[in-house]
Amino acid sequence: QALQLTLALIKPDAVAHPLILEAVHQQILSNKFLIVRMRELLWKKEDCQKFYREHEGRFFYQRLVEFMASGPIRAYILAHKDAIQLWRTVMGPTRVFRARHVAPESIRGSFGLTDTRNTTHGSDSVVSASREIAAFFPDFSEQHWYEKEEPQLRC
Ligand code: DAT
Ligand code: MG
Repeated sequence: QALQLTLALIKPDAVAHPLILEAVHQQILSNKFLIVRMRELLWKKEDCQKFYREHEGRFFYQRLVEFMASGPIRAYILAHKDAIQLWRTVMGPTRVFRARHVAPESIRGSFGLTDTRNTTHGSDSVVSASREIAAFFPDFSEQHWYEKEEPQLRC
């Protein structure tokens, strides 16, 4: 079975706290994700707006965009048999109150501060994973990775 790719982000609330940053990184490792690429960057507001355009018009959109541009973030391309769903499970539910109650051991259940400042992002489908990976890693070719690198990692 081929490996699946997803985009994971550690948001500014977590990157600002070394122990939380390290704990999230450890969650990636202990869940046996393969780290395909990783970078840290400070995001421009316009890039956040583009990235979250599906939420344009919702009451939290401005807040979300300002927050995501407020400090450094860390981006990963992660590979796993079930990368998209597994990372979303490891993150926990979007909203912090729910995360604390139904998934207290999850990343958001453990470290989420508010519904907006919720520690991490994960792609929600194969289509959005491709779009989001391209947004953060413009030099990364999924096609090349699947042809040349993935077959060697699988066996
Ligand atoms: P997810 O990040 O779990 O995919 P989403 O795509 O619905 O959730 O929303 C994107 C981000 O927007 C989310 O991580 C935090 C923010 N957000 C979502 N719903 C919110 C709400 N009700 N109040 C405040 N911020 C919210
Ligand atoms: Mg989402």
